[in-house]
Amino acid sequence: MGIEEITGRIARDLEHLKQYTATPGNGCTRLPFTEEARHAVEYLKELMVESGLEVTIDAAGNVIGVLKGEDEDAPCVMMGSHYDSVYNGGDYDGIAGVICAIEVARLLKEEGIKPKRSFVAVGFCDEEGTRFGTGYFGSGAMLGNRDVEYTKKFCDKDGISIYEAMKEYGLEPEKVSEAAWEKGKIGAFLEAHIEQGPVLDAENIEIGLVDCIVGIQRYMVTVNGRADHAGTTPMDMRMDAVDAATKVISKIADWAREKADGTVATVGYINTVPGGMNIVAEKVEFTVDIRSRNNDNINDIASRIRKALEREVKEFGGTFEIENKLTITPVELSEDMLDIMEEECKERGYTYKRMLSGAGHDALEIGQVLPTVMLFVPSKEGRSHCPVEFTKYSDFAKAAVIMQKLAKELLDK
Ligand code: HGY
Ligand code: MN
Ligand code: MN
Repeated sequence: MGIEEITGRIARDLEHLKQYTATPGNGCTRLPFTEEARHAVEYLKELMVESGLEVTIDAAGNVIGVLKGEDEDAPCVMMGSHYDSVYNGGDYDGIAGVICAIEVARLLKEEGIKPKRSFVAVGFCDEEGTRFGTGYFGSGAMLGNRDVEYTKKFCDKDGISIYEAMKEYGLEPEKVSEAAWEKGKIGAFLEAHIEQGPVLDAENIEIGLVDCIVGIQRYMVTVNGRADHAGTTPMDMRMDAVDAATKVISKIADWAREKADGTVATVGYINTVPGGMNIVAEKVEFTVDIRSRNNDNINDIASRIRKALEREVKEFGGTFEIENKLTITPVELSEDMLDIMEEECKERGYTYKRMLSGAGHDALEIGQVLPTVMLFVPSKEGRSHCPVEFTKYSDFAKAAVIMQKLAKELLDK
């Protein structure tokens, strides 16, 4: 199968999947346990069946296709990414990696490869954590890191818990632990993904060989003050939650800059309650997302936020809560697998570079415990998590052929 036909197949599939969004005309919004997710899963299932895979939907909502190997008990080679998206995101983040995994399965099948061990293509549910503020739900469940208690702990902005959303979707959250694979059953995990940053595009490089993924900590902070009349309440009698919260928020980005090593910190969501322009805010909620290759930096910024809150909030007699939504440490990826992909890039004459991932991925969760590798393809002008996200379909075809080579080597070991 030539690179043009592979490009055509990938284009067909990703073009088809674009329709499964809750915000047509304004990017991809495909949140977990929604009708958009259901349609996407149905299509992925169809593709997997067409490719000769044995398909299941597991207890967490992951869609899994198996190309059986001679020895079904041998640890499998797994490849995939996530089928969910952020709000008004792009058409390639996650889903393109699922299609690349299915493309590798198609290529293996078409070449009549009889692998010693099984090849498993997977579409993970809720990698982004956009709906519930968490992350890596599907891949975490596959590793046995998600249980029914977890599903009751986190709610979306309408107060619907993961548990309720799963039930409404037709899953049984009581059984989410059944999504866990037995230890030793997964031998390696491969993920193809768009870079979501500017490096490859700016340097005109075709393939990113990811050697490390940053660690991430995510928090929801709530500052509690007191609602008062905005006109009649003297400044020294207020318990203004916005005043205290913004004194902390305004420092967070500088604390990341000071590290001067690529550490980043983002306040992506701020909400005031009750939210009237002539009411002193009773409450402010805001999120914090801190990332670094150096875990000490993440811990340092998290502790500076806590100390600043203690100082500013106690000052006016208010209170605050910090809810930890996600804590995951940086992960170094498999040099052996990177070397195999590097050789194939040389063989095919593709330009490449080793690089860090500033975005988290299912590979970040899985790489904590299993040999894992990622391959990036360029994002136009580095834009992602927005409707203008763009990557050429021929780039995904290059990713598929490089990773097929890696898969074949691993499947034969
Ligand atoms: O947030 C991230 O890094 C990824 O897109 N889930
Ligand atoms: Mn994303
Ligand atoms: Mn992603």
